[in-house]
Amino acid sequence: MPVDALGDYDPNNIFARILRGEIPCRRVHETDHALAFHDINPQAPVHVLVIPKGPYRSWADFSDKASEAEIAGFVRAVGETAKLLGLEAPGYRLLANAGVNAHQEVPHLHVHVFGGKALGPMLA
Ligand code: DGP
Repeated sequence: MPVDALGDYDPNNIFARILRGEIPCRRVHETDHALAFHDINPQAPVHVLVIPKGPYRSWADFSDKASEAEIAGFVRAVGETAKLLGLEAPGYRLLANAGVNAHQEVPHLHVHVFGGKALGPMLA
């Protein structure tokens, strides 16, 4: 079910549980501020999610509440993850679903990293 971008952070959402180690994940990269792991339902040969470690539901939430170090750390981790996955040379796509219209399902901020094949033109 898609989730609203508004409302309080749900500390029991699936990514919060992954961060607490309650649910396993196939980890790609981890820093003080971010975790990257393979998506459970890959939509491309490489499909990884990068999430900030803090309790942020939306981009607005993250922009409002995260420290400069958390914001920089999250953005840096996205780039590092793409590099670690060997996606720099062939290229990759970043995607972030936000709210109901974008069909965001997990109410913890995340960026999808897609790669491993020619992805074609972006679809709106
Ligand atoms: P979105 O629609 O942008 O909220 O995408 C959420 C993604 O999270 C979706 O591609 C599937 C993935 N996902 C959901 N549950 C789990 C899980 O338990 N483990 C992992 N690794 N990924 C999950």
